[in-house]
Amino acid sequence: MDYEKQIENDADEIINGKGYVVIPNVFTKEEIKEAKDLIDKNMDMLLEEAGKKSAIQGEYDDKKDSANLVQGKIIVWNLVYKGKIFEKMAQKKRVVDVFKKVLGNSVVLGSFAARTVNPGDKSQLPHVDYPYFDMHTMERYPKNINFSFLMNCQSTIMIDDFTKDNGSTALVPGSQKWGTYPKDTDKYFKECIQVTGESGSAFLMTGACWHGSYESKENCGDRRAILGQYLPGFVKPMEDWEKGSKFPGGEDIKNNFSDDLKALLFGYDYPRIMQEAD
Ligand SMILES: O=C(O)CCC(=O)C(=O)O
Ligand SMILES: [Fe+2]
Repeated sequence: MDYEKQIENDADEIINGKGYVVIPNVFTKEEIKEAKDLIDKNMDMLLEEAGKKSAIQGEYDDKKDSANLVQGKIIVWNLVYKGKIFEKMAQKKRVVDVFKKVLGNSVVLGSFAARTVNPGDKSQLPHVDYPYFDMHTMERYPKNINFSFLMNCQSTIMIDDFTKDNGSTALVPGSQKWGTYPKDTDKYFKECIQVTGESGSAFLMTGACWHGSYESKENCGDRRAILGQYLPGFVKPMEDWEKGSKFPGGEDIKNNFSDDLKALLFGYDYPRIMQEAD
């Protein structure tokens, strides 16, 4: 199938179909190894600072609102400042082209972070990232919101294989069309499927799908992933892309970003553009 047709099909599946696609072999084994080593190095530093052995998820309490559980306690944020390989991954054409079809070509990167599920972790509470993970009750939304157009897409780069046992992401196929928050956890756990694939695959979905990482069995090893949040330019990015430039060496890293990456991080600047036009 030609490239353009493939992109169109993937976008259509995300919008009108199951809400996700898995594309194998988007990244080579060498790229994945390079990313994995850097994630481990950064994770070790964070764990040492936090005085922990693993990136635990906090006490599981399904009466608490999900914001407590949606994010693991330790996530490696701001990856675009933490290695050239992450810069390359964040702007991967095969991924961004699909998201441009879904979100329009003002698309920006909202976050690019590594999230690890450790053996024995419980399932995340089901949630939507619409457009952010912390919009965790319907009361936070404007009245009568529906998800008739999408304001969030997520790429999950599988650094380890995603299996049924190691905390792969679960989601309810087609739920992106419902436009509701997954309060009904019984329905979620009855209807969700687990998205599996080999390391190097990119799993593209919309955050409007009911989803969350699934529980991981003991002895299954870490499930590392890079989560990329992509948004139409008018939605505020979740991460602050200037922050990394303020650390030693950060300004140089920023100045050396490719034009495509600069466009994803800083390209959409609507109010200022209009003021300058005065
Ligand atoms: O790690 C995963 O599989 C999903 C994570 C997620 O949905 C989130 O943190 O918003
Ligand atoms: Fe999420």
